[in-house]
Amino acid sequence: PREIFLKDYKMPDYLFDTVDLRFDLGEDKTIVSSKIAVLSRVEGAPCPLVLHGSDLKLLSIKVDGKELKKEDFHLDHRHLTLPSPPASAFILEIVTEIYPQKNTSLEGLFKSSGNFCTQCEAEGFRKITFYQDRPDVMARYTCRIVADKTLYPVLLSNGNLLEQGDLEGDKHYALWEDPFKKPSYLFALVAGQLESRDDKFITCSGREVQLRIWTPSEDVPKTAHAMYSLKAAMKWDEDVFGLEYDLELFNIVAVPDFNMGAMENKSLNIFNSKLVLASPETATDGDYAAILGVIGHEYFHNWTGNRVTCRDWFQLSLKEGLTVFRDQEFSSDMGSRTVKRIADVSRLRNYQFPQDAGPMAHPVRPHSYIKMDNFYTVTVYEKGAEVVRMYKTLLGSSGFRKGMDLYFKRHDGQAVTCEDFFAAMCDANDADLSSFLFWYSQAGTPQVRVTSSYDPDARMYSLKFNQEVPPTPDQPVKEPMFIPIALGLLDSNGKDMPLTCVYHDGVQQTISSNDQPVCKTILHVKKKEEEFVFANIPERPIPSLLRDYSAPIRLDSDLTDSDLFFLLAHDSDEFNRWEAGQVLARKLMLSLVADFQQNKSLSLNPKFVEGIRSILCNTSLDKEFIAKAITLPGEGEIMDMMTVADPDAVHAVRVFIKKQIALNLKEDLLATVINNRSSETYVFDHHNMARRALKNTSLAYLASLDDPELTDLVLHEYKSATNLTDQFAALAAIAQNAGQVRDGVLSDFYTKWQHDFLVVNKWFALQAMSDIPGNVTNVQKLLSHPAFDLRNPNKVYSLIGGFCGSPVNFHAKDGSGYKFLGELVLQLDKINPQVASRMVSAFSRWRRYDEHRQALAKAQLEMIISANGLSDNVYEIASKSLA
Ligand code: B3K
Ligand code: ZN
Repeated sequence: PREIFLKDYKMPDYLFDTVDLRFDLGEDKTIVSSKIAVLSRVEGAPCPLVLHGSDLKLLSIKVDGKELKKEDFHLDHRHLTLPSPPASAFILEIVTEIYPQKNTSLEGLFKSSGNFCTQCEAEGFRKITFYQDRPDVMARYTCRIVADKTLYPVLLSNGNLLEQGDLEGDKHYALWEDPFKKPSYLFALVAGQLESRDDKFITCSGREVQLRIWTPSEDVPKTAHAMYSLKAAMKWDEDVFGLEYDLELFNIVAVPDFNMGAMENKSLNIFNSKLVLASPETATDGDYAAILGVIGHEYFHNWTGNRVTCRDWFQLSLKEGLTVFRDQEFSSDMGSRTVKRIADVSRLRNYQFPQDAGPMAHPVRPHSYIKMDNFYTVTVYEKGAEVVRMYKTLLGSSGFRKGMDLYFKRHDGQAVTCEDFFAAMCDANDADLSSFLFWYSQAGTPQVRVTSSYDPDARMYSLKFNQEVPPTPDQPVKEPMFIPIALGLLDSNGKDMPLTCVYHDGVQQTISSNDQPVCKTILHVKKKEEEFVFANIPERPIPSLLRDYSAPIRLDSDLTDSDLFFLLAHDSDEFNRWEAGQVLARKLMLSLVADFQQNKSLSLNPKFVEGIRSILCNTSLDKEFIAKAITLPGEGEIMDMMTVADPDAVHAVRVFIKKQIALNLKEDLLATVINNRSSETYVFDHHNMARRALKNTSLAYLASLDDPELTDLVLHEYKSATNLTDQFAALAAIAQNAGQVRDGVLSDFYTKWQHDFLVVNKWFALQAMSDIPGNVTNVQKLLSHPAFDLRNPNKVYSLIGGFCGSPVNFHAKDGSGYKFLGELVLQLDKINPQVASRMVSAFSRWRRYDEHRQALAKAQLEMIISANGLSDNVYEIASKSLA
């Protein structure tokens, strides 16, 4: 396999003006005819035109109407080359034959439940026709679709519908035109038996946009929330960024077989049905929130991604980091900002930190790749979003908006780079952020250590920062990063002290005067070691550092437990109140893990339990905040902080603490469950979701005690639930404990929901993720369950992905979990390399475990890498993991 490097980027030699496509969709084959108006060579000496192509049968090729002979072009596995094309503009016509029915990779043109659909990002267009399949080649497209009218009554592509009509032999056609230039990865086509929910949106300038969400007819009733989300997103983008939709039509199609969540094709978004379909009985609050966020995300791409796109795939975070940031802000504005921030930071810590510390660590803008699909990662997306957030933190809301406005003004219709975004932010604000660019080029999570000291006589308070960016593959030594630290100082009453001035590098900076006190500031930490000294500080303060998580770093401070309890009770920054509790919990868990490893008996600090009680019973707090604050850090997060990760010890400790809390706070938890039961009708709003979250978190604590009386309570919650959020939470609570009750409820749930593929997937995932001992046998059995199918990505992610998410079982000492995954990766790779590659990633952190586990996992990776016909996707992850 060939590795591609950012440093080798070259502009395309040829640009395309227009592309006219014609699809003759058939049952055994599809004929794709493309007519490209090639513009005269950009500059320089004559050179070949190289087109990408993969799995295509070439039927004919013409230049300016003249058919080329065999000797006039060159064809290999991946390319079609014209050695000496005309020097001036010309028309290139190519006809190919493809086989969508046999395409199980779900990339290019394929069939999902009988309907045709496409997925072209990143490099799937080359599976449809020969093309310069790279994002910096932008052209205007038309698309004519011809198909059987009964089998495929609905024919969709990008842009506006120009014509449609009947043809001979029960066929019909539709002709679509997209007036906007676009890269090939945004091309889309859908043909099938679908019905739509229709609505409209009036834009801020008064234009009417038709909105249609397409699904099989029986699912149309489940698209109401998706439509609500779309309209909310359209309005939000106008209000917050001044961005208006630019066509008369916006289509969303939901399909059941899709490798990822969704795809932002111009005016024809294609979605995994999991992220469109919802009803109170079949979707949880989590699903509703995910739909809102992802519908927003794909819609927001219309400006950040489509109107302004990426020059090359290394720049992926230019559109993804920015669009994730935008969807995070949208969801925050639609619900609770603090709770959303907590969820996003937890995700970063549980998934991105481990990636940044492992063999697949890569910068937000990677330097190289073998298969681009392997770089749609938490680093490019979530850490990329944190990088965008830091611009806003540094420049302020209005400065950030000015930067965005300038970015669109300069680059609308272009394919650009991360430097272009950076330059727009700096130029619009006259700001010098030079070392900030290291966030794009250096991998690894910066580790920042803070020490404080107070001089009562001088009334000076000093904070010293020391930063370290750990070595990562190919980057042994790093430059210091530009880290914004948002901070406040609490007085002994828990109030924010006014900050007047700070000394930094011997220079005095005024923060505020007496008439306009300011209690919050952003420190710009740019050097390896740096000191900030605050003047006029009347007493030793408790610092609230990195408020709202102002930078994606690991922060280590000299705060004592009592400082942390103080912050937990008083910090005006709600995020940091939660964070103080998490720091305490992480410390506690790590020390109990050490006790467990030394066979000491475990005992829980009563102060910690009291801390949890005071939050649980604090009626002035937001209920979803309480639910988050009483939830312990994940096992992955704790293992990530250990020198040698010990899944058994971490699991045992987490279960122990959970039970101790449940035992000590039983009455409070019971009262919380009873006082927060649901009313009959399901409402998706923050107030109701928060209530359900708190009730269900409390229920899970109680169920952990495995006490018959409490099991009855949980069973009662299961039976009386009127929505899936409550029902599934009760099911999950019961499923923690092996036994007859568990088996009975699981089978009852399946009987009830077997007709609904999305609910059945949750049922698979719940069993797969279970921590009950020896669960690999159950999961193995479920592979041959009639509802399971290795060809459907959602099912694979639920059952096999779910299993890898249970550290105790996946990392079982006997190697059974590793063996299970190793064999499946090879089977999956034959069907769908992108899915196989996601699954093999579960092995990538094998060096984090003890020697015994290392040997077992390594053997599986070696077995995989030596298999015949391995895809580039799996090869890249497996070989980098072993390196
Ligand atoms: N841009 C797509 C992801 C494409 C993944 C290709 N393997 C969805 C999104 O991020 O919006
Ligand atoms: Zn995206």
